[in-house]
Amino acid sequence: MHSPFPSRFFRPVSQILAFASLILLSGCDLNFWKMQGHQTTMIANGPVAASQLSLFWVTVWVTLVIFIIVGAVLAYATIKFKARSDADEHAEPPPQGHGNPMVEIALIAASVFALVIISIPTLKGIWYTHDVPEAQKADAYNITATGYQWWFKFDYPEKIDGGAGLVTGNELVIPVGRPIRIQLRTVDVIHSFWVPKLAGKVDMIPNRGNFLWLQADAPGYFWGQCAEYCGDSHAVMRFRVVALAPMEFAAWVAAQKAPARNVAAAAGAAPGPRPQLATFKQNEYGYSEKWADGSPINPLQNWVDQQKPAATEDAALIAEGKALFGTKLCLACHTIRGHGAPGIAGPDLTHVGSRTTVAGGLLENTPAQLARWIAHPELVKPGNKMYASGYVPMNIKVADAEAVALAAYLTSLK
Ligand code: HEC
Ligand SMILES: [Cu+2]
Repeated sequence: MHSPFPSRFFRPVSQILAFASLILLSGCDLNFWKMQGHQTTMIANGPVAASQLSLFWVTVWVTLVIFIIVGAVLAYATIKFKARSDADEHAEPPPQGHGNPMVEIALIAASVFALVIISIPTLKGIWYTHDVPEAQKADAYNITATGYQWWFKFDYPEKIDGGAGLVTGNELVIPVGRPIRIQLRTVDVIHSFWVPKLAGKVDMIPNRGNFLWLQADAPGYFWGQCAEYCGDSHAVMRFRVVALAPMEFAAWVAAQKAPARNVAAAAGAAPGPRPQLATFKQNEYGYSEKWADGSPINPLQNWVDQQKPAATEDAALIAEGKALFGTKLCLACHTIRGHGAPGIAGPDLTHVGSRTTVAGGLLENTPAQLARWIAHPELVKPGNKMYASGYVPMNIKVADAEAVALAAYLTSLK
């Protein structure tokens, strides 16, 4: 019973400690306090997310009112009846009465009222977010997303409602203003598909067809994340969603349907001096938030720029990388349409150069990061299958200079 500290002293101290540890845990990140990070649910950029966010606020306001009332009564009782002297502290408790029926009935009625206020929008929200509303069904665009340890495959099946008939990985490109109905599949364990600014998460469960729908109100670049623990690299199993206006979307589809780009090298030309493989710290996964001149990066513009071939390309280096893609057996696991690579264990790389990220949304898609990944995937992403099921059993070793050539080749695949 007798703590070394009087509770008068101890309680505020523990509260200050709890608050301080919250600040420390947040890493003093301003975005944490503004709740404006890449994966915030406080920003809704589509009707599904908006419906979920408004439900969140209804719940917050109702419970805040309850909190204030209960807190005020508690504070009043605590101050009014607190022991004011030693004698008070050791006095007999005052006579205990039983509750007042009117007060109890009023409290029950108030609780029911609060629950009704919350449950009406909850039920409406569940109905609305479950599936594309009937009136918009005809306009829905179908995509299948499949979870792999630790990346996402996106299929645009041709058979369903005239889909584009293409496959891509880790970047889901969608048309704005249309409901997107996403079939959720997995080839291994349970994953969860989550694009916080567009819609809440839904699990991808083995042998069970799940789906969700979402819609983007305006063109944008959104972060997605696997939200169900799925093994070693679960925390870095990410993806991006790029929402484009209808014309731009159609252009993207046409570009993606084309076979891989060829960069012709003059016969007998030797590659120019190749850059040194950059060194990165093991946990260095940062994303550039600013251009070289210090102005903030517009991620959508960055994505658009990524669609175009680089101004300077070393055709001979690219040709060397293309040959290595065969001799190093990369083609056993990756498809590059038009270049004779048929593998399906890893992401489709036919247009990998046009994506802004690689390694399951983990690294920025720059030649340096690509080479880093190809040379030593095991140092980037713990447990990844490219290393565990490829490099180790197939005895694949990629020297730094070879990784640079492979990166140049893959970068050219716009
Ligand atoms: C055992 C099959 C296998 C082999 C062999 C293999 N990969 Fe992979 N690769 C994968 C898998 C699986 C992933 C996804 C890993 C992840 O993100 O967790 C991947 C990811 C990649 C990515 C990132 C793609 C993206 O969109 O995120 C690139 C680039 C890549 N591999 C290039 C190569 C190259 C170059 C080689 C040959 C040196 C190679 N791979 C050999 C299976 C393989
Ligand atoms: Cu996962």
